[in-house]
Amino acid sequence: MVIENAISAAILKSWSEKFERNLSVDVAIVGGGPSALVAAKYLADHHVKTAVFERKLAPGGGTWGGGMLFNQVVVQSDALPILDEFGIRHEAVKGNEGYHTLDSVEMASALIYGAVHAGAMIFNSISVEDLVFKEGKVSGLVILWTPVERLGMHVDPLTVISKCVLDGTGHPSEIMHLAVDKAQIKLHTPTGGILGEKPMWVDSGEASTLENTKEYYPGLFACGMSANNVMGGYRMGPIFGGMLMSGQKVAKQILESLKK
Ligand code: 48H
Repeated sequence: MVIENAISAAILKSWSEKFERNLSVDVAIVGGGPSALVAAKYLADHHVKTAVFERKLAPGGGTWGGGMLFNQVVVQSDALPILDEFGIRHEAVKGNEGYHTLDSVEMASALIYGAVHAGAMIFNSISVEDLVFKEGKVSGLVILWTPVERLGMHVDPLTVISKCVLDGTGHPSEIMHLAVDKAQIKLHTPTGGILGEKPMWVDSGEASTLENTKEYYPGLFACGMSANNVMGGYRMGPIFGGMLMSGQKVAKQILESLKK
């Protein structure tokens, strides 16, 4: 085979094999933001078959840009063990005990590397446009190439089957909206619907992100900003400890749920 054909054939074959191995997974994660990447790593560490579907070319979500494009973020001391596990360096904020700064590019790249090396599979440039919902059960994802979605081309999607779905889509809670609007699911919230994110209140938002990280319907979990939006928590700006701890917490919840 000529080298040009051999390169193309190698890419097509290896990608198809990789994708086929992930047509059925234990946990399908939507979005590759910081909370989802932490969840993916901990699940994979426990030998749970985990695939992440990220709409953008680069996973990492809102991590890369730090605060207003100053590429530093803040993390509180409670989340330092997670940073250390991923090998992300940090520096104490002088005069503000308990807070640390770190390079957001180092954080994004280390979270991606950590998740992939633990054994989670990340598929980028793929958008989740619907749920597979069979006999009242959340059963997987409906996926489409992002460029096809963006161009509005009328192309039918493919599907991935999973035991659990994790909404890590950040502020818009896209999967929870699909669950409420299309599957007509009543979520475990006071109204059964999505309460909607509140304005900025850093300490409340950080605490509620963790409290709101949970299973909202059998087999359907939310983490990070998505969880906060679903339960009407406050936003918190470029402090990321809550996102990291939310990913760790939801991974533990999913592990428990998979044992049942
Ligand atoms: C595939 C999708 C889809 C879809 C979205 O927003 P993220 O960074 O997620 P979190 O919740 O882990 O982190 C939130 C944090 O970045 C943040 O925004 C904070 C702390 N804000 C505070 C404030 O006050 O503003 O990442 C979500 C990812 C993104 O990469 C999206 O592209 C992706 O999910 N995504 N991927 N299919 N339907 N929807």
